[in-house]
Parts: sequence; C-alpha cells; structure tokens
Amino acid sequence: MTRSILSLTIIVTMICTKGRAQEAAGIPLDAVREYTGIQAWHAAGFKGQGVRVGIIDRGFAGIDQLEAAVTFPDYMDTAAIYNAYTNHGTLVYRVFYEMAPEAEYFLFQLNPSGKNISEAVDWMLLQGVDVVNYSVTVLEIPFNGDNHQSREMARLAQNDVVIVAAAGNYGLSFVTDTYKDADGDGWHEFEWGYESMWTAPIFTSPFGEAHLRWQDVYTSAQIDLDLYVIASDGQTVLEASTKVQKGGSADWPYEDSFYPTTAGVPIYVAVRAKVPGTIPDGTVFYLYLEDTTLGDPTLTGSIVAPGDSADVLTVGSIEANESLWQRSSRGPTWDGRTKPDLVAPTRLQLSKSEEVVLGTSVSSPIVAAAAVLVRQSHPDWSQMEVRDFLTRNALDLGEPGPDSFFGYGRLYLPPPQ
Ligand SMILES: [Ca+2]
Ligand SMILES: [Ca+2]
Ligand SMILES: [Ca+2]
Repeated sequence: MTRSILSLTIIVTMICTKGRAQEAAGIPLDAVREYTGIQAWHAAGFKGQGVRVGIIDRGFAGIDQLEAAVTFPDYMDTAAIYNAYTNHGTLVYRVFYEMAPEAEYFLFQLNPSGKNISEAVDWMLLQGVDVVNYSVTVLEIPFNGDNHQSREMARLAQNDVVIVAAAGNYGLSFVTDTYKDADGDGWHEFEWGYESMWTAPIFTSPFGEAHLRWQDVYTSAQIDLDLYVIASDGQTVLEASTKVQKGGSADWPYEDSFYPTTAGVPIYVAVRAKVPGTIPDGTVFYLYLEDTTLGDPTLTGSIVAPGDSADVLTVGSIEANESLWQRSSRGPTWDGRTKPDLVAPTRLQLSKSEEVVLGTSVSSPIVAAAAVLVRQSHPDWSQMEVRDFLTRNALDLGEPGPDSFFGYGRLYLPPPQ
C-alpha cells in the first residue's frame, strides 16, 4: 500500500461516483435548476456575468478536457493540475458552471498536504473574487469556529467575499466518546463494553481512512492515544497509527490510518492508550471515517472545518424526497452553533451517459452559484446581505426553524425582481 499521503490532515469531502447512469436515480442538473429557482434567474438573464468565482479544491484532473475558460495562478504547473490525483474539483466546477455559466472562474489547486490554504486565500483576494466555493473538509480541531481554517475564511469575509463550504460526509461515520478503560488493558470501551467498533466501507477503493482526534493541546499533546484498524476476523491488525505524544512541539493529538478496503466487508476500529492507566479522566476523542458506515455513529456534531466557521455558508445534502442525505454532516458546532446553514440536492446526474456524483461537495456549488446570481443582481449588497438573502428565502425542512440537520432549509431563490 502506498503511504505517500499518510501525512494528510486535509480530507476531500468525497464525491463518490456510484452506479451506471442507466440504473442510477440521479437528479439531472436542469431539474436542480428548476427545483432551486435558479432556472428563473437564468431566464431573466442572470447567469453570473461580471461575477468572479473562486473554487479552492484538491484536484482538477481532466479539466483541460472540458475546454473550460478558467484561470489558474500563473505559478501553478498546468500539467500537474490536469494530471492531479483527483478530479474532485473538476466535478465541483462542472456543477457550478451549469448553475452560473457566465461567471468568470478562478481555480486554485491546493498542494497535496493541503496546508497552503493561506496561499489560496491570498490569490483569491488578488483576483478580486466575489464568491468562493470550498468543498474540502479539514480535520484540524477544534471545530468551534476558531481554528486555522476559520481564520483564513475570516480573511475572505472581511474582504466581502461570500464563502460557501461543504458540510462534510461524516453523518454516519463519526463517533465521539469519553475514553474509558474499566478492565485496564488500554483498549477503550465503547458503549456496551465493546473494545472496537464495527464499520463497513461503502465503496471499494485502494484505501479507507480513519482519523482520531482528541482534546489536548493541539501542538504539544501529552495524552498518547493510538488508533487501530482491525480486520473482520477481529484479530488481524490491518493498520495501526501509533505516533508518540509526550508534549513535544510536534506532538499533535491525532492519529490517521489508511488501510485497504473492500465494499461491504466490515472492519473494526479501536482506540488504545499507548500506556494503560495514563489517560486522564474525561478525555474526549473523536473518530472520523471516510466513506463508511459505523456500527454506532454519533448522529450530531459531525461538522468539521471550514464548515464550523461563522464566516461561511455551510451546505449539507438532501435526497430528491427532501430527506437528509444520511451521510451529510450534522451540527451543532463544538461551541453549540447551528450548522449547516443550508441544504441542497446531491446524487446529481451530470449528463445522461455519466455516473451519479454524490456528497456535500456537489451540493455546495449549487448554493455558491445562487450566491453568484444574487451578487450579479444586487452588486451593492455585502457578503452578509447575500448570505442573509439565501438563508431568509430557504424553505424550512425538518423541525420548524433552523436546525442542525437542514440549517435554515433547502436552497430556494425566489424569482428575481
Ligand atoms: Ca479496555
Ligand atoms: Ca499516539
Ligand atoms: Ca428546520
């Protein structure tokens, strides 16, 4: 197994491609335009002309095949962009373009470590973008709106940029718990005393990802927990992440594990103290898995950065029947704020012959495009006024009023005036 990306702390909010077109129940993009009210704005002539759009993403592989009129930073190697390891950003762009075809697009491909968000923000500000879409989720705790990502988002907002971000896909693959070890063997006991938790990968992919974070000083952690991924036999360790945390300046309170997966074949995740008996009482940890369903997920609190930022419109996903897409991350944030802000469709059919794309990553650009059309029609409105317009006109779903599943409700643009 390749370990070249083991150091990533940044996680694409996966766009999953699923099923063949003829058997998949995807929503065509013209139906999305009708459903969200965007079509009426197009008919009235609002298609994004004169509005500058930024898309920050992990990879734009294949975007050269689209003959898209997009701008990348001069200093980026276009060959590296066209051959990036993921086409995630390209899919985001395609959805965005269908909703705002006449906007100007400025694209920034994050480097593989994902740590150059500051550089991305600098460049977006230099280009004078009006709206940014950021369909990438980052597991840099704490998710209380006060972290590196949120500070970068604040720089955009202070420069009057509307920022729209994916909520994340952790709705069924997140668990938080307080460490406990009644039998003293170091292995954490989940509910009912089980020392591991079952999880089933949804897709076959070269590797799955499990991420463990815990409450500790972010840059000099002293609590040493480790993360284990165990095969379906309950014995064989597939992957263990066992970094040492002992208060050093590079000791961060996290472990990340990458392991081979097969769709539907269950595995187990487990949390262990490096040294039994050394974990302080009340130590809270958080487990995030990519593209799996956990046996006993925590069904709230799975919004991660930058979706926890007060400066962004955070977008979750709904199904065609307006139920929450189950894997859409739910609020509230760690500090108790309601998130997401809005929901929009996922399970999109990009064209008749293509597979369906799924995830909060493709719901986000629908909302971002709506912000573009509003900015075009009301160039005098601040980013906050644009955001207020979108949330005020959202159609409430779930329990009455804003809630931690649907936010203010589903995106809907009333006809332009
Ligand atoms: Ca134990
Ligand atoms: Ca450790
Ligand atoms: Ca509601």
